[in-house]
Amino acid sequence: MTWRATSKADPYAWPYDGDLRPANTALLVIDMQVDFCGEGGYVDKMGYDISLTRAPIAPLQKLLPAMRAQGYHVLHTREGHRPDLSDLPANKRWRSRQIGSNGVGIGDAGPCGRILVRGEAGWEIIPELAPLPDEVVIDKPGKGSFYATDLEMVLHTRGIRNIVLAGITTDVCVHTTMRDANDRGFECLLLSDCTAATDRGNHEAALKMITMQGGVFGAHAPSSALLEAMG
Ligand code: C5J
Repeated sequence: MTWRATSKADPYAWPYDGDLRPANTALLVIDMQVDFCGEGGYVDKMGYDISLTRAPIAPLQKLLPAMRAQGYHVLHTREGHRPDLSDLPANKRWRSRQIGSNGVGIGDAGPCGRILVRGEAGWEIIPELAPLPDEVVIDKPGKGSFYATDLEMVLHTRGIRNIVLAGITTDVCVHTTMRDANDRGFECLLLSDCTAATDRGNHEAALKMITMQGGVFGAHAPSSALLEAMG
């Protein structure tokens, strides 16, 4: 076996056993949707600074072609609800209406269509990071990518053991997914420059949490370190 690991990862050279190969490793790009990083989308309408959630776009535009060229698996997720909102918990909707100036929340009409509703413009993945036709896209109603989806089955069917996490937001959907993946036995690396939060401090805190207890959920590294390890 060729021994490859991301030596500049924190707190350990990732993956733990040096078994980094295209066949066993997937890049999971989480929720790079208009609603989370586009003008007029949900995050924008809540009043957060979308320059923060747009920060991963440029590094991902460099990483994606490199991983695709080497044959790594690439998967994407989208957070969103059925148009009849039958999978939108009442408390999630209520809470989403508490923030922002207009009382508009998930399921309501906004500048990019109904917020986080499947099929609407705001729910789409941004064109800069559009999935290729053969890449799996997981639709999820919650924050984690495993809950109420077939992600685990897809990963196991393809023999994927290592997951590289990218996307938004670091402290919510990316962290929930990383924690869930770790509990399921996947070896996880979160890319610090290919993820972002609506608050810089939360992004930093989410990175720090990963480094506790010898890498309690895995490790984190900048994408340059992964690219170096990929050779
Ligand atoms: C949030 C996400 N923050 N994709 N969703 O509500 O992190």
